[in-house]
Amino acid sequence: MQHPNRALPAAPVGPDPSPRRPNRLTNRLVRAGLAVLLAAGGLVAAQATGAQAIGAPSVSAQAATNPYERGPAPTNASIEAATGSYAVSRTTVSALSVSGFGGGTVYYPTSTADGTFGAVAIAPGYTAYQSSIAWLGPRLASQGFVVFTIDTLTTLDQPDSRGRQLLAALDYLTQSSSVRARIDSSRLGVMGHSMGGGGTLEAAKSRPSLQAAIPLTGWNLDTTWPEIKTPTLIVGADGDTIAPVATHSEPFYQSLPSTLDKAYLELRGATHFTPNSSNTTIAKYSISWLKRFIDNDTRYEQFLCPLPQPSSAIAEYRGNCPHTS
Ligand code: 856
Repeated sequence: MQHPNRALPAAPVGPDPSPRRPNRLTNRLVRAGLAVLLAAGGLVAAQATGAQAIGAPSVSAQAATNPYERGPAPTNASIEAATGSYAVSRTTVSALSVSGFGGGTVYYPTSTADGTFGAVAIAPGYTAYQSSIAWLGPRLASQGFVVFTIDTLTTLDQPDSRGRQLLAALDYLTQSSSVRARIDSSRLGVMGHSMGGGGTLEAAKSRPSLQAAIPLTGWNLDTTWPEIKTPTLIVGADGDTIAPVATHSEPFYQSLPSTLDKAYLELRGATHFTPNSSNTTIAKYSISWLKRFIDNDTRYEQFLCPLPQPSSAIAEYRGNCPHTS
């Protein structure tokens, strides 16, 4: 919309013959009055032409659409599918070109027709590389996220370091990467496997603006996380002997604030290394959690609430319903 003052005539050029002070004031008052009249006229004109006046309520019967939702309405089949609706491209980020983490691979929806996307950084576990979590790149990106699977500075880095590296990776992704214009930097999340899952909790604790966190068979000697403000889905494995749920994922979940949107998914027939291969249960609940909390996409609430029941794939599921954030 054009600024109303633009319609005012330019101030006259040349000397002003009459006493300056009163005339300037008069000019200002006349201008101010004109501006008010023009603004009021603009409102009337907008109403007369059917244009939406600022501040006026919509009379449409349709509910306001969520500006962050991306992709078609989900079904159980669509969140279980090997790929989502978006074709995915990828670009490699050399460790030599970045600082604070070890480089990685960005998977992103190829099309720019749907605007910006939320983004997720994912860290591998102890002694492991991004290849160990690579399946999540195209799996999540094809649902409408920019996904950054990273390498750590050294494969022996501990969870606190992995947490800082996840945040450095998100900062690089949103501020410097070749895909930065495709990302809504206010809608970010973190994930990780094992010590990378421990790092996921560390990252969420230190950056409460993160919108979602998902540790996968997370490992951390710190088992209490009452400071976390980020909606968190804890994924454990019933047969994990490296990060047993009783000493890792369960206390992580229990220590999160009771007021937080949080969930505990325990995979049945699973081990510490289940998150290292394509897994439908991990994918469907990760997609739902990221969509629900990074995109505010309540179309995915149906897969999270009421709480999923135990099944051949789920040993246990805990959480709060309905979600409040
Ligand atoms: C695969 C984390 C005492 O800690 C451990 O033994 C341990 C082992 C492995 C991991 C892990 O991150 O595994 C992921 O690389 C802790």
